[in-house]
Amino acid sequence: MYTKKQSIIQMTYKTLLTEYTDGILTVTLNRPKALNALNAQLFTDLRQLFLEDATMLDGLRGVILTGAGGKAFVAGADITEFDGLDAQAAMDLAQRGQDIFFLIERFRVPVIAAVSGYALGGGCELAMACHIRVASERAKFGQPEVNLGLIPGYGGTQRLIQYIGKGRALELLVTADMIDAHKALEWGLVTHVVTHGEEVNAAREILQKIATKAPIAVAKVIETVNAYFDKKQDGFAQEVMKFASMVNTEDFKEGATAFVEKRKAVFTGK
Ligand code: DAK
Repeated sequence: MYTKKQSIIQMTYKTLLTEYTDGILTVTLNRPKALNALNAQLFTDLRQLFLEDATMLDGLRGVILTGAGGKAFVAGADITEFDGLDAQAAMDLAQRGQDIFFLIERFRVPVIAAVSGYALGGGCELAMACHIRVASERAKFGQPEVNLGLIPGYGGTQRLIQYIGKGRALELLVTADMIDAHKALEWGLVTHVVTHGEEVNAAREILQKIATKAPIAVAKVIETVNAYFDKKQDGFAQEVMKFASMVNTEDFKEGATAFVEKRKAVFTGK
């Protein structure tokens, strides 16, 4: 744990490594011997991070999620933990996993998945819950659940359609095929492919650019884009309301004034 005022923190988790520098929190999923497979502890740690710890960081402008070892982002849910699951336990686990991924998707600052190597099953689902995906040229994406007699349980059937469309999503889901980074770029699953080992730097560059923008506006963009995919909300109505709420922010006044004065805006997040 750490206090709100600290600008550099050392959070301690069993399965995550964290580094907080210049408003950017880099989180490394750290089970390299199991290709960073999502076990119960890793879910617990992600929940603690996104529900509590990271929300208390002063000046946080973005989060990078990446995998340790360079061979995988995450090679799926930990298959060794599937043994002996009954339907009720499976339902509870899937719901818990989805809830944790929603925490990421709804997080108030952008979360970027920096993907090196395999992003399979739950790993692809985790990457898809992030706002932006940057891939190393060695990245591979897939939903191989049908190989195990399963379907995705952490939002994969829903989010894959959002990124690559129904036809491509269905084909990937029923064939369990993997796609490489270039195909993922062509299909819109990732927005950048970079040299292997450069994916975290590339993600950081994107977040550094976002850090120059108005923080409340960035948060409202995330909320409003998410509203499009929330069947309980009218995204267009949300846009009108959130747009209107921005005019009372100090950052709007600063942004408009800076434009007129031909200088760079300095945003305070108020
Ligand atoms: N779980 C546990 N261990 C894994 C793992 C996984 N998903 N993936 C890899 N490992 C381990 C391997 O067992 C191996 O361990 P040791 O033998 O060294 O002890 C080590 O990581 C290195 O893996 P490999 O030796 O296999 O490495 P290769 O380069 O040869 O192959 C690979 C890499 C990624 C192609 C291969 O490891 C692989 O096919 N891995 C499994 C991929 C996969 O099928 N993942 C699961 C997708 S399904 C649910 C909700 C959601 C889900 C399930 C249930 N409920 C709510 C119930 C979601 C399921 C999925 O994610």
